[in-house]
Amino acid sequence: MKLLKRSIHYFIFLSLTLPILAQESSNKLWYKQAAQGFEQSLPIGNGRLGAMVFGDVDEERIVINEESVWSGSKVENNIPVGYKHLAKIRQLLGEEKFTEANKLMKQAFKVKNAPKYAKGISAFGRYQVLGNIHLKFLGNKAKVSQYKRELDLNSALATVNYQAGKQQFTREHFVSAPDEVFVSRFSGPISFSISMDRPERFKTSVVNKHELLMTGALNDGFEKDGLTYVARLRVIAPNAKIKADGNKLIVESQEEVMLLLAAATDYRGIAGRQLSDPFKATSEDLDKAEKKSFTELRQAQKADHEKYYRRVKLNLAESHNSALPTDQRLAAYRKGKADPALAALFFNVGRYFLISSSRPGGLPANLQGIWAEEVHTMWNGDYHFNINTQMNYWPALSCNMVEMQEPMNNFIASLVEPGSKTAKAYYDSPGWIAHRLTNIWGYTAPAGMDIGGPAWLCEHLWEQYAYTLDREFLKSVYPIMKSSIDFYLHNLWEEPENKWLVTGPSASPENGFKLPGNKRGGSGICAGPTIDMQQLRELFGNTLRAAKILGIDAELQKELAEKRPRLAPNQIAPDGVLQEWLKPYVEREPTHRHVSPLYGLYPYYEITPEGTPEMAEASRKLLERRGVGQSTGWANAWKVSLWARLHDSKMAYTFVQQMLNDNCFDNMMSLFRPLKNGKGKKLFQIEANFGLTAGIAEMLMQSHPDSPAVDSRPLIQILPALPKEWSTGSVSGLLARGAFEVDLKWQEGKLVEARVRSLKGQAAKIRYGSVTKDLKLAAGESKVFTLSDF
Ligand code: FUC
Repeated sequence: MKLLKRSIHYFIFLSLTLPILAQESSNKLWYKQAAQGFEQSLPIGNGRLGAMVFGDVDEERIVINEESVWSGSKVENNIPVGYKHLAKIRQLLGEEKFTEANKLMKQAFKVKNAPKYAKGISAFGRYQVLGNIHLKFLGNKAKVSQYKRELDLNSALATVNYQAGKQQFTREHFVSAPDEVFVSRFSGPISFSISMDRPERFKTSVVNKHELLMTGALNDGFEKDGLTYVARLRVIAPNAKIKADGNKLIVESQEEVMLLLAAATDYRGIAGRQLSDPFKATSEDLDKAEKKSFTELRQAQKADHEKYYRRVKLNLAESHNSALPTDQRLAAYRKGKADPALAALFFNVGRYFLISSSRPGGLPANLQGIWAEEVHTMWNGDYHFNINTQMNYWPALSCNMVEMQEPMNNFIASLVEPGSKTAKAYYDSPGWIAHRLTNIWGYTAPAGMDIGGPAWLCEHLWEQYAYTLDREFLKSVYPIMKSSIDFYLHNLWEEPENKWLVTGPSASPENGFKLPGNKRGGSGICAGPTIDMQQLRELFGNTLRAAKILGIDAELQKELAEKRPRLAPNQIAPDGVLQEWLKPYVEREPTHRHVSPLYGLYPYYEITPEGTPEMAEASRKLLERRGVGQSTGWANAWKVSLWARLHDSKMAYTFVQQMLNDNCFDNMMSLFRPLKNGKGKKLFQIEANFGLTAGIAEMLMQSHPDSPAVDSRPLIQILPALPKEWSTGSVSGLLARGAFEVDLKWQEGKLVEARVRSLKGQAAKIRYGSVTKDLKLAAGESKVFTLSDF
């Protein structure tokens, strides 16, 4: 009897604690030591303001960021020459005279004020660090024990806890979206000096006795002053002694101390916060925040973060290693120790990063999200349109963060005006175009000839409609899609051999091919690379569909329906591989990081194993040829989704593993590329974090239609690529196309329960294994499916 009672207690204990434990290990980054570099720091943010907390006991460094801290300025970039040579360039491309075409391109597509890299200065500018807060702790020098530094993803709080002698120290940090401030609290008694700096162009002064003001002007690209930034840090400690020491403050307090930081620039770009005066704005932000207690600020921030973060929950089994500090946990995983919950943690980090770096009213997440610790950021910390920026938003819809799309939507809209000027200048064309990359100043001129970017950006807009069925939204973005179509329609031409409609001059990002006939040299410039044609089929299809839904543009609908089938089709090369270019040219780098022709498999869905089995097989062959070796984070992350779309759980998992092994810092920020022989600089680039989150969601649930036909219905596929390593688990709150929320539970690799809630009453289909069923639910209605339903 006693034994029975005990085991019942034990059972209750287990069933109560296990889910909590699973939550902990999938929602917390934690360490037993301070960060040695940014790759171990704790990143926090509210979309606009970011911080990275290092947590050293004696000398804390906190890197601070503000999303519009960009050098450079708005200047003219276009040189209107290209259109005069377009006909000739197209003729040369049609004749496969690539060397001649390239020569002419160099004259035709010149730009003014092009981006510069490394330490170069240009009007294109660069996203850069706002600065550092330095705290030097004075007083208690007793031996430190029980040090713990952690980031709670659930509530977006970074904490440092330790004991020194008999005193317990706690530091808490968060960035609040509702109150627009960075907040820190230090338990007392405590004394420290505090200062702020940045690598260049700054002046720090003490104002109002308890405030530090750091300000300066960034370079406008011509060694003159560009944008003005302001960071204001206020010490809130009513009973403390605070004195100025040069441009530092010295604080001595018997009680806890709170720090509030507000920051702003005078950037007035279309997508930025409309500020008249960053000095005034930061003062006002601080005055408002100061009226609240720490608890009030924290409650508001926590509720705001949780509203988004808690929509989705992923539980994967824990192992013995799941309880280790994150750095040790990663090391154990890399030695082959199982830890399914580690993948759930990585998945959650991506969601956390998007909520923390992309908020309504702000700029979209750039190559660094918002977290950068230097002035000379890699690739200028800009927005690349041939994979990176779009990948940042891959998890936004499937992981139920629709609101986080807004900065990107506004940003895309802001490109139409400069992009129309560029279209006119280089192509004498209506509509808008942007090339490989942009900044916050509206750069749309050539910078690499990938011209599918706008079509890809329009996918982002359409997909928000596909997931939400928000007709008003569709109506508001339709003009952007239509104007993009105007550009492409005007610039398509018939290639001579098959009379297909093609783009060009263009490129398959950023791969090149050997010249036909084994001539010396090679080219990236070409006509109708596979990716462009897929993107145009997608854009034509989505715009046609949008026009139908909105009941407008009958003429355009006709034209799109007529021209879509004439676009150059996907082709299979003689060696069985999905072809990257119009002809089966030999790629210069078979293991190239870009997998552009697979755009049609993911994110678009015109290639599917059921709908186009031969193309799916050719896609598989291309993926196999690209290999499994070390690569950029984003390449690996993309491959998770690509293999998931091929329903190959083993390969999809291989790339999850690859990411965790090779492309993941101790703080789970994504490492751009593994170092060669441990040499080189460790570079952080964020899109792989987002790509992986989207990839894991894609392994658990897919919702794209099984055909690209314009009248196709969403198809919810349950556990389409579940790896054996995640044989038991659950996920809830995923969003499916057609406005459905989906919760799944599975055990021993098999579905236990799928709960589908329809938000808008859209007819769809649902599939598990090889069984497909019609799904007809009224708006607000849910249905539970179990294994016996399939
Ligand atoms: C694309 C990629 C690079 C890098 C850069 C920011 O050009 O090919 O690898 O990610 O964007």
